[in-house]
Amino acid sequence: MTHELKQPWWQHAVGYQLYPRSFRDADGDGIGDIAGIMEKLPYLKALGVDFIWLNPIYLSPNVDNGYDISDFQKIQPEYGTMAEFKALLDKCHELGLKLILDLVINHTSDQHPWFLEAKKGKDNPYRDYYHWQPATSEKQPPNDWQSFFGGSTWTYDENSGESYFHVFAPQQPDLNWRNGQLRQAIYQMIEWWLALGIDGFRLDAISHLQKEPWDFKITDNPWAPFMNVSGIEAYMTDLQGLFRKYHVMTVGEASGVSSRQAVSWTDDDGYLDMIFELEHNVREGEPGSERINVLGFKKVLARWQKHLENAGWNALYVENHDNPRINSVLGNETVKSAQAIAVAYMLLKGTPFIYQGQELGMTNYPFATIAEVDAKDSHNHYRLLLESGVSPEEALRLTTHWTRDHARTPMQWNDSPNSGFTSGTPWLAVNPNYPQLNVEAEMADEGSVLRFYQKLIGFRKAEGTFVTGGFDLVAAGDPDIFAYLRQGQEKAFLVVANLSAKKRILTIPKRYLAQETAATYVFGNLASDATAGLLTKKLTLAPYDAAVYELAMN
Ligand code: TEU
Repeated sequence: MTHELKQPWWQHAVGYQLYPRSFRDADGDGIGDIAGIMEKLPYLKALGVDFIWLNPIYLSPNVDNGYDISDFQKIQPEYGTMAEFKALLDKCHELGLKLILDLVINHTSDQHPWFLEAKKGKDNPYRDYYHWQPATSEKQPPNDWQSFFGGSTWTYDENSGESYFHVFAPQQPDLNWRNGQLRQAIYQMIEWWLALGIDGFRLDAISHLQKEPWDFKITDNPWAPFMNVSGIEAYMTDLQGLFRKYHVMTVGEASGVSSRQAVSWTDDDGYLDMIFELEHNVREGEPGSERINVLGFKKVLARWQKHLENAGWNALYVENHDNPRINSVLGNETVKSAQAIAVAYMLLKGTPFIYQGQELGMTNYPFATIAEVDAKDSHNHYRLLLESGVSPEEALRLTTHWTRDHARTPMQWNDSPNSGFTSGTPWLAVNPNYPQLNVEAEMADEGSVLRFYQKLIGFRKAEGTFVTGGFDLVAAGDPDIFAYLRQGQEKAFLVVANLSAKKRILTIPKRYLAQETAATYVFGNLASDATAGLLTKKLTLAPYDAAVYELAMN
């Protein structure tokens, strides 16, 4: 494969992850929709992002909010129509925005016609599109593998006396990628979307396509039997061929692909342009009150930076639809902490993604009852906790502390009822802090998180060093400060972020101080009366201070 086949635009780009269900509801049914996205494109343009990744918008019974697809080529009616989708794609292109879709090909819904057929019996031509195994005596699962959403990976089917396999919910049966006919059907579907002119895909749970033999024995990692298992290479190579044919951008959700392996997954000959690693959310503390450990967070990120420094490419993110709000679990829910986190990750090497609401500094939702929770996996964990004898109060705390629903509450547009998200009843409650924390208020406030993101995106884009420059971690052992050097041929920047609520002093290594007076403060959130211009041997940082210094190069 030659270099020209790779699309370079995404290396300079900033992406925006848009969760359609919670973005903007134009028709008042309480659920976000395509018309709502259309309405808000100028906002995304003003923010300065280059492309949008839409979470699934396909036909789905919604057991897992669209990640259980019953027809890959139909739009979920609550979101709109195919005509509306095409209009959205055109509008994006007109505005100079690219649009990428979620590609969910590890599994389907149990309501997908393929699975409905497969369930009919052992001789059905679609049977082998999925994984079936005879249940052992007394309907016991064929092995002891556990699903990501809790419970066995196997669900028993009375009709045939066999069990089918699912790494997520029972309503999300895994596709059998060993079946060539299934692969062809998936490839056709992908080409259909690519021919429509979309700009790429985010590949859901892509590292799980291949499974170990069913008698594989789990030792330490419970997910090992379906994480980047040998044999996946052939499928990924097929996919790569399709993506290259249409010159689109791809980002894979590839848990289990190590930072070393990521090089060959994402270099010039790689299957994909970049991948999301799932390692940097290193948690500390007791279940129910966990936070992200700064040292763990930065060490993981630094390792990925180093391993992909010369070949391969990183997808950078701190939030998505599966995790709590970063300003709550790493920050202290202030403007400053949201800003410091932004600086810390957006100036790394790679393509930064911003998850909707992150640019406002949105925070976790104060769940008071389990009824307020939508996510099925959280309900599942709650039930399992109750069954194990935990009290309802404790189960609620343990379940909601890290639930995915924190990220899924509606986008906060203004201070009108339900934050301007809907004129109806929102499918998930709006965070009560919306009267203060919303787009309209933050646009009008020069010191807001939103305006900071806008400037930071502009700053990043104006400096090629952040795209191509090398990376070196500074003060590697510091438990609170994430500091690193980005150095290119012509320029060098020292990025410093105090990711703690404590005042901290950072000792700047001598080599960066060779020309002390020549270091210039070029970006950050330091109080204006601070001695922002000076990079001194002992740099004092207030809680969640973040600063970028341009260093004079010899
Ligand atoms: O998440 C998948 C996911 O998080 C796993 O693939 C991951 O490998 C595992 O949790 C390891 O820690 C994606 C979507 O982002 C999520 O919303 C869906 O529920 C899920 O796939 C199923 O489609």
